[in-house]
Amino acid sequence: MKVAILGGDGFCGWPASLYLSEQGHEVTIIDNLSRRAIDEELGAESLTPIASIEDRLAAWNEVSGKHIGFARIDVAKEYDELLDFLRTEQPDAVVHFAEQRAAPYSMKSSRNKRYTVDNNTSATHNLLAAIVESGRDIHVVHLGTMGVYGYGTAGMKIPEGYLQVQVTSEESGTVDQDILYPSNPGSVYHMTKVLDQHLFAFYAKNDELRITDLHQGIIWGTTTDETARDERLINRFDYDGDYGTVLNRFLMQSAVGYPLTVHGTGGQTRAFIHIRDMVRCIEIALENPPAQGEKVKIFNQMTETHRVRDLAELIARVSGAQVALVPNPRKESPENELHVVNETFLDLGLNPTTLEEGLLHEVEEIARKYADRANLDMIPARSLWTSSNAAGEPQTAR
Ligand code: USQ
Repeated sequence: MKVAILGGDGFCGWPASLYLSEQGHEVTIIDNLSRRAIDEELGAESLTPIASIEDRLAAWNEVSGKHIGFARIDVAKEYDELLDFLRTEQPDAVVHFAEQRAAPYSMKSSRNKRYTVDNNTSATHNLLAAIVESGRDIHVVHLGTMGVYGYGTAGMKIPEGYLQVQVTSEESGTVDQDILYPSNPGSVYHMTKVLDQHLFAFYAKNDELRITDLHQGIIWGTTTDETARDERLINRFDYDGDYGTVLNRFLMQSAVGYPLTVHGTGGQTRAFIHIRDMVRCIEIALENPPAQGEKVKIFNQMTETHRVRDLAELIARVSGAQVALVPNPRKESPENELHVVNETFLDLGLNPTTLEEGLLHEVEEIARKYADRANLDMIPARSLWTSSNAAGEPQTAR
């Protein structure tokens, strides 16, 4: 299959590009290298040393004998270039990762909020409009987020995108309907993925585009079989307060001897998926597109749920790390339950990688290997959701 990966230089896009290339797909990466520019803006680097996109692609060719193409296009701004690419390259599918993906970054200031909304919604809408204008039948696989739903349960498991409701009125009696599960985003970033959902629903209905939206949980791990094949193929490892995600941050903190930064009571329950399962899910989604005219296919791309403090306690137990309870910089429920339906991927053959000590050690080992590159000043989360919740320095709980 001919696949274009928008955002193929990023944390999920890069390992997904390599995996799909390894499986024999013809892959082209489209990226504006914005994630590297944000590193510079924040003064925060990936813990792992990432090679330039040119060196990455040359290294992949060297170790695998396979070719991945690259086009530097800003999908949110360079519509004509995107359209031209779709017309000349004629991909069968586009995987869309080309969005600003950090909730804390999106909440730092009005500039960050506006950038995140402008960039993410323009990227998505430009892609959809360009596919229509190209006149081609191109399946879109989009990386969405579990955070579109919020993290409550309403007494039920969160379904895969749609809620079946019955509406009763005097005129039409009782009518069954599938509606998008009510959204409840917790950050401007998560909200952009809610807006994406509505763009997808419209284009699937009006233009009969074939679209799959993957509502992904928090990734943990950084390495796949492909990124491990050569140091120049190494994936990013974000640990800073904006881009680092919770479990990878805890593992890095444990490796460098920094108390694990549990926000609030750590009672937040979230959905997780290992990075190796993420790349497999992308392939499964590509292989199972909706029919033309069918509504958007929505999969919950997660394999397990965990409470933040349980993760911290687990890592403390296996590695001797200290746990710190820090004031929560975010506005979020201090404690929540979370139950999620994820049957589609399991039925389609995903064999989940569950949290186990071996893999935790693997991530910690990578963090230890590059510990001398760590800047401990970048660890505290300093992006505040509201002016009333000041984040302080870690307070050691044990
Ligand atoms: N947290 C801590 N300590 C930390 C970092 C985070 O307690 O040092 C807590 C947060 O307060 C939050 C939870 O851990 O309650 C998750 O935070 P996170 O930074 O790991 O994840 P989040 O901001 O939700 O975003 C990440 C990705 C995003 C993706 C999302 C999936 O950056 O791209 O969409 O996970 S989900 O969380 O399921 O919405």
